[in-house]
Amino acid sequence: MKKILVIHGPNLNLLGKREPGIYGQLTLDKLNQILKTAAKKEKVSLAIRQSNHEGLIVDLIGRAKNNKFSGILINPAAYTHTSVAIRDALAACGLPVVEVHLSNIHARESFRHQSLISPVASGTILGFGANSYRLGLAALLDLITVK
Ligand code: CA2
Repeated sequence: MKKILVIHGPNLNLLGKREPGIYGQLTLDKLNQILKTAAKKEKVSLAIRQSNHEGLIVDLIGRAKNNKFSGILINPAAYTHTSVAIRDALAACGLPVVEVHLSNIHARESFRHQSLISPVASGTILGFGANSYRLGLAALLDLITVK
């Protein structure tokens, strides 16, 4: 069975608990359950990690290929706009990467308009709330499925 690494970046542990007007009412646990159900249907397994620490995220990405993951689904959260380290790790990881965002970062403050991650991702899905993850997972599975 193929394995996908799902990474949630900083503060996404607060999902559903703060700022529901921007990020919705769904908690991270519920979102993860939805992803697990979708993955089960597609007969792939997910390892889901959330971290508030840049270096830890870099390490997860760096080990992903050795750990036999077939692709990475990532919401880098605020690190989207700041982290050269996460971008470099993704560029070097040798796996397909789909970047997702809950909100439409282009419709928000100008400091969110730039993603350092998008140029090294296979593709990006944003602005659909929790559905961005479901759509991102579908896109990633499409990429890694031999047709
Ligand atoms: O829209 C997204 O998914 C973001 O990646 C979310 C990040 C933000 O910095 C990016 O610009 C866009 C923020 C994640 C923090 O999530 C929270 C959830 C609930 C309450 C507070 C923060």
